[in-house]
Amino acid sequence: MKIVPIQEFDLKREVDYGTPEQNATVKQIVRDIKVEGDAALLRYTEKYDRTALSSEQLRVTPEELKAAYERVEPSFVKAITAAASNIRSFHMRQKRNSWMDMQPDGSILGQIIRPLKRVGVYVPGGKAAYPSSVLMNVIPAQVAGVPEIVMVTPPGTNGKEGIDPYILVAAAEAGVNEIYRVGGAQAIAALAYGTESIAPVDKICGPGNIYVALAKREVYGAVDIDSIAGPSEIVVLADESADPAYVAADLLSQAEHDEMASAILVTPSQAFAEATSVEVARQLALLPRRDIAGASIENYGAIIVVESIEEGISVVNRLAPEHLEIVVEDPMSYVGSIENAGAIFLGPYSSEPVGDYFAGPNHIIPTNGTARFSSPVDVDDFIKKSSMIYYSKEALLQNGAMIMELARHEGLEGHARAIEVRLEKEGRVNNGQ
Ligand code: HSO
Ligand code: ZN
Repeated sequence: MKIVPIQEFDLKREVDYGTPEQNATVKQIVRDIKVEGDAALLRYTEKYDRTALSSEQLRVTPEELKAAYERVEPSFVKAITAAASNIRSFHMRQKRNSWMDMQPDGSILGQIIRPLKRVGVYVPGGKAAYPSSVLMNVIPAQVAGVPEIVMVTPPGTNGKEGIDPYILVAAAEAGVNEIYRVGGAQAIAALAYGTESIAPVDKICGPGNIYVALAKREVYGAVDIDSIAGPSEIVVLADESADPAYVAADLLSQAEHDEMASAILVTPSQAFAEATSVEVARQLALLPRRDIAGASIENYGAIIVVESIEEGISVVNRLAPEHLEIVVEDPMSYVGSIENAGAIFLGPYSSEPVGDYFAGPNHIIPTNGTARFSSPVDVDDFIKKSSMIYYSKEALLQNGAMIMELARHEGLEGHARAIEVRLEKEGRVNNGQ
């Protein structure tokens, strides 16, 4: 792994907006689904997923779900159930309550929290069909109280016939209510606009290929969408107290996601930098996904040697990584200085996969420096708020003149009169006095 000076390093990468052809294809698909519904959905499923289905076959049946449980190891069910339970507990802490405040003048102001009614979760059919991501998308929605959670996924996972049973088990454990075997841009359009077989949703989330990402962008506005995730990123801030073998393993754990994933070590110790570089090479050679991880390390991996942990922290804050591990003596004492990081893992035993799968926090986290202004997926992504205003007569009499003043200043006489008509009735004509 190469050791580079910080000046030469920049984590920012291009966002893929697709080729003009891909954009045109997606627009066409979305339009066709909107106009033709199921007919177009089935046609595109046959064309792109090579699966001929009838409308009745789109929905996954309870029998198929039951069969999926028989096809996976009991140890997998045990692990996914435990993970789901931890993720649910963590997200429960994020729940907000509606509130109302009674003012001394008898007015009541408040904010009402409501879950979205219907949410669609996309699960890709290719290399990134992760059961863990099903949990991370579905559980926050479920904890938010979303009554209808719909999953869509291509009719075959990873080139095999049928939906991966592990995905189906994860969906059932997470609390998905309906599953449809459709994928690609056509699935996104079906969720956004609805067809005869699939009722439209209020929000679409979940990762997908470029066609899925473009389709989500295309339907945004008709429905809400989540942010479009970039390749995984890890930054490890470590000193000589860390074990190079642990740090190397953690760097590789994210490098193996994608050729474009990024794994960076920031350390004040030249000796630790060198030891970790050797470990990365040693472990990489033994990794089944060494081709992917190797390309990632080669293109987006780096070891940055800094003067001190403090300088390391300022580097971290500039990078604003998706995942940050702090592996130094007393890591807790640095947490307050981290301004930009999606998830912060502290100490030698908080290896990133602990968070990817199990601890409870969400693993869908802002990438590409967007941790500067955004947050991991959470319960707030699946609620909406309504403001509530009950104004008392006393409050209107008290404040009416000021409201009229502001309205007339904006040249909106109709607004002023809506107040005035009430003040007049109460005998407060002259500017409410
Ligand atoms: N580290 C990935 C999430 C993931 N890891 C899924 C394993 N499965 C992006 O945060
Ligand atoms: Zn991961």
